[in-house]
Amino acid sequence: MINKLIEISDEVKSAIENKSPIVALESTIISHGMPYPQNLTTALKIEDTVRNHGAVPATIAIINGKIKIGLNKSEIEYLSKEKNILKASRRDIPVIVTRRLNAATTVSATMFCASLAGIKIFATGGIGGVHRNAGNTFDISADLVELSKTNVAVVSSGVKSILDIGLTLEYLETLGVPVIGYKTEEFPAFFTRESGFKVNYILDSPKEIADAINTKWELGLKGGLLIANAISREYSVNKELIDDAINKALKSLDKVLKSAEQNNITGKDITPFLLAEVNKITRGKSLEANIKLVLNNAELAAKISLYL
Ligand code: PSU
Ligand code: MN
Repeated sequence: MINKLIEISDEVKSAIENKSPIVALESTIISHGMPYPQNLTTALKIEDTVRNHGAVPATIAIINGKIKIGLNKSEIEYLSKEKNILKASRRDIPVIVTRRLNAATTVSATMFCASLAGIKIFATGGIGGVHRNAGNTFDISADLVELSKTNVAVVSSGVKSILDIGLTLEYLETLGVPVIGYKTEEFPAFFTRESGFKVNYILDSPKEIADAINTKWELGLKGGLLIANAISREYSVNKELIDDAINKALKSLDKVLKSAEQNNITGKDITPFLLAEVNKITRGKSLEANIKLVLNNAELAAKISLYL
């Protein structure tokens, strides 16, 4: 039954058949996380990075209602240019599929779709988390809950400090999701290596990380692991600059939410809005860093995938 709803690319299909390593990649970063044309060039570079490190990339999206595992170049181009691509988290999948709509998949939806194809690891830039002021808004990304129930490990550069990083880590603990730092003791804050918060465990090699992932599932513990890979020092953004940009972005969000335009921004638009604001305020500096760190995460995920 499920085969009718999913379309796996030939490259990914033969990797599945040969039990070759595969790395899943999300598409929200293409349609809602970065501007054109950098989103396109980056998406293609991420795939090349995965291939260059011995794994097969599987970028995931929903096109005309089909869950696509592995996209071709023109599909990636479509997602990067088209303005009306929906943003799908787990809850959106059923209706988007039934109505044959087009959607980019967030971390939660990508994890779920990857697991349908038996893919065990997924690389992205940053995941969603607990928003600042979540005590009032209840705005907690579905990504966190997904990590508690779907068996896919996620490599990211931590979370952006547009979120409440401390509460995000608390919530991951509640959900039983291990947070592992790759050669880092501190949980990274996306653009910077420091966040003021520690990871749960430091592991120093892709093999050791893969062992931890395999062990979790051998024990029958459901859910993923969050692998935190800090941006390299040479590409990290100055902390004052980024803190300032994030504060400004949060202020303009506040303004929009209090203004007449507020109806245009609902829960799932908040993250894309903040990402675009930060990009604008830093005049592309943050985007540059974003690109570098995603490529770095794709490389680490590929290296881990060899042992899964
Ligand atoms: N954080 C980033 N870049 C992104 C996202 C998050 O630094 O592109 C995207 C991811 O797809 C993530 C989604 O799954 O935003 C989370 O959205 P929300 O906060 O609405 O759950
Ligand atoms: Mn949200």
